[in-house]
Amino acid sequence: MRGTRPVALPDSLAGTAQVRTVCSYCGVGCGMLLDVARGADGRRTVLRATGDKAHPANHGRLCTKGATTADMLAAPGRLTTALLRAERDEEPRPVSADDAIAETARRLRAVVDEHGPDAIAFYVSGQMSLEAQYLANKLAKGFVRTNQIESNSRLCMASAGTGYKLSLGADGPPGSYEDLDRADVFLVIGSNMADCHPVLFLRMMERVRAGAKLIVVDPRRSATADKADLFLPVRPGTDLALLNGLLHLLVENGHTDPAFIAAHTEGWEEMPAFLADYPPAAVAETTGIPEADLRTAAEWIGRAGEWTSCWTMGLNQSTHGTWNTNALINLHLATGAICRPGSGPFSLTGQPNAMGGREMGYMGPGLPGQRSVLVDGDRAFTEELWGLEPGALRADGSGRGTVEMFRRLADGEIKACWIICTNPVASVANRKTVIEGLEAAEFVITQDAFAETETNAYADVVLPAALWTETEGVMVNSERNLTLARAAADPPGEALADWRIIARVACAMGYADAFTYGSAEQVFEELKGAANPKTGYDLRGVSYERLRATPVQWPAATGDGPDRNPIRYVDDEAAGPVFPTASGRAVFFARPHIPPAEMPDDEFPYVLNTGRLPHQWHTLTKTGKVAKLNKLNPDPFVELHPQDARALGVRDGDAVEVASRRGRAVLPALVTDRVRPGCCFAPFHWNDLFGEYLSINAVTSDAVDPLSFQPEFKVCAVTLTKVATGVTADRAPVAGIAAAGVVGVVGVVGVAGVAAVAGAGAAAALP
Ligand SMILES: Nc1nc2c(c(=O)[nH]1)N[C@H]1C(S)=C(S)[C@@H](COP(=O)(O)OP(=O)(O)OC[C@H]3O[C@@H](n4cnc5c(=O)[nH]c(N)nc54)[C@H](O)[C@@H]3O)O[C@H]1N2
Ligand SMILES: Nc1nc2c(c(=O)[nH]1)N[C@H]1C(S)=C(S)[C@@H](COP(=O)(O)OP(=O)(O)OC[C@H]3O[C@@H](n4cnc5c(=O)[nH]c(N)nc54)[C@H](O)[C@@H]3O)O[C@H]1N2
Ligand code: SF4
Ligand SMILES: [Mo]
Repeated sequence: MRGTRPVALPDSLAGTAQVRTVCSYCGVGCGMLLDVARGADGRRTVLRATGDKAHPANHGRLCTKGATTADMLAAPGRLTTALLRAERDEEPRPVSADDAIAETARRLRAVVDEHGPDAIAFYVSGQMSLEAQYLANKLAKGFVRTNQIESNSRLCMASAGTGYKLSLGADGPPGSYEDLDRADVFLVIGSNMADCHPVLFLRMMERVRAGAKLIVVDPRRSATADKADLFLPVRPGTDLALLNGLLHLLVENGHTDPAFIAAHTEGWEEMPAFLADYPPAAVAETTGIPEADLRTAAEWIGRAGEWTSCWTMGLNQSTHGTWNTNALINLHLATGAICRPGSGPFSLTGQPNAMGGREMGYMGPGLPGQRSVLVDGDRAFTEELWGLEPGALRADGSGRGTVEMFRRLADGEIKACWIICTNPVASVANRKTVIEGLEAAEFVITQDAFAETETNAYADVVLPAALWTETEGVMVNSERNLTLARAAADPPGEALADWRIIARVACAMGYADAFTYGSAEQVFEELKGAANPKTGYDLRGVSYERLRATPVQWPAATGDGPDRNPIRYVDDEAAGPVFPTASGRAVFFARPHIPPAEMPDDEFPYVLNTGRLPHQWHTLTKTGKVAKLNKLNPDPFVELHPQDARALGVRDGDAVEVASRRGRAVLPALVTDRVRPGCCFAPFHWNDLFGEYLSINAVTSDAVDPLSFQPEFKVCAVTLTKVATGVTADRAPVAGIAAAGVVGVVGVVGVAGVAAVAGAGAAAALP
């Protein structure tokens, strides 16, 4: 897969050049070429982004978001200096990055000295580079010695990660994108791939066009469901019943693989009795899926030579998200469809480097190399890696995830919070807790590339970050593939690479011995030392030099090994997989169906589901500035079924209040039978920057999965009420952040006139 090597523009050269990098949106991790020009002032800017034909993730394709990267980079609104406010009621004023870093270090030091290390929390992101994630965790656990570090992956991949660890012994998918080229049947469950992983969806659809069957499970008829051979419109939160019901039928039909079960798994003994509770009639009743369709799905899976499942937030963002993962993996173990080309349970990562963050241990008790502070040997190993005395790392674990961390901040247990590359005021379930936490905190630091975000408005210090096109760093995609992001353009003003800001604050806090690095490459060379023979995690054979020639998929133990390592856990094909559990066997778990934490009742009779649109990214700090994308998905909305709309007297475009026990949003109605009667759906992209009462996370439930601590964004109970006042867009940006230090202001899109076309992602994916 070594392609031609575009040359990076030497600093001394004028003219244009092409720089090879990676898309910074979703976890597909498409390879990207940037055309770069040097202006008369000597500064480099990106003119155009195109797909990298030599990259194994996309072979040259990009979706609308990736393809408009140059527009996004050219948009105004970047932070060019740091911002600081001495008092809470003051306007923030621009200060030099040097001063802001010194002030950050001084105040963090003071908090630790006064209140102890646990008074400081870090909240980081799957959109940071591997190097920045590694340094954040090293600073938090190794040097500040707080046990409070969380990441936005807690909202995203925590259930998949926890489920993988329990079922297979280690986190991360056992297979690869190549499985999509080989499978005979796809089970896409709780994943709107057409909109959210468009390039991968196109790859899967090539195989479907060649005759493979596509089964889609989703309570909403998504763009992905539109393309299904068999669509199972499951009742919200009933996937466990469905998955157990499918396994019941596979057993009944004689479609299990007893030899595989005997040789490579444990826990099967319990399953037949457990599955007796999930006969098709009962499952049809629970899930709302006709018995005949359940039987068809089970037949297709049972008769498939190879079959692959893909899942994302529809399974993870649940109070039984970990169990969902276990139940899905049960199906693969029972049919032996795992660890061979074309077969496996494939969790699609949302963010471009969420996989890297999980590997670096940036959630809760994690340590680099798929390790944990809860394991004695893992702590000892990491103490050596970080040059700490034995016993330095704390063993007392951490809390219960992002939601609890912000709760502790609100309760005054945590005094200071450093938020990097994530926008929790907009994105955390029941966001009221986040707002209370930031208001109660003594010291809030945000580190962002853009001046205006919902969270920056609460910061005492805002640190200006360079984007991935302005610095170097490694990103790890959904299939464990490492791509090097390279500096193609100059950062605006004083913006600095995230890893550099973290390292400089650490040095200023007194940890210079452990945080003096000249380059991201030096950080990478250090973090490679976290290879883990127990789980198979291994980057030792990867170097920046190698990555300049080609992406490399881990496990990669040696520099001269293959660049692609598509299947894990199989050393000897004849012997089959050996899983990184104590017994070497994968584990069946009997996971009974339980309903979501909050079900509709007389008071709150509708179910609210939330998610994404094809042409917007999260809280809109990036895509919201791109005219081409705003044209495709211009406005927020709430989808409701025609029957419900009639009963409520609501027509398209009417303002509808969506209210739960926690809060309310007011959104224009979009009447559509994409949603089931009794259900509604709202995207979470539009928040305070675009108007009042747009934030759907004022409404969502923060009940969490007891194992993964991931909140249940996909199900809560709400009322829907037509409200008389029209929804008006507040076109002014929110107060709280001075325009000083800012290149320009956000181009705000309007709310009125719902023309949103959900589900155009794949159709609009560019070749
Ligand atoms: N365009 C775009 N692409 C993105 C992103 C973006 O912001 N915009 N974000 C990226 C990130 S970080 C992530 S995590 C991924 C998310 O990717 P997805 O998970 O595919 O996206 P969502 O829209 O959050 O939810 C997926 C589907 O889950 C369904 N669902 C809801 N409740 C249930 C349920 O009870 N059971 C089942 N089976 N399904 C249910 C929803 O109806 C929805 O269609 O997308 C990534 N890609
Ligand atoms: N209701 C509802 N809420 C959800 C979800 C849902 O399905 N429904 N999904 C959840 C999921 S899966 C996710 S992943 C989260 C995502 O939630 P967030 O992480 O909060 O969303 P983003 O908008 O991606 O925030 C990234 C922030 O980092 C900034 N940024 C971008 N690049 C850089 C950089 O290089 N360096 C720095 N320092 N900053 C940068 C951006 O400007 C932005 O402010 O949302 C969660 N929230
Ligand atoms: S599918 Fe689209 S958003 Fe995702 S990495 Fe590829 S180009 Fe970027
Ligand atoms: Mo995500």
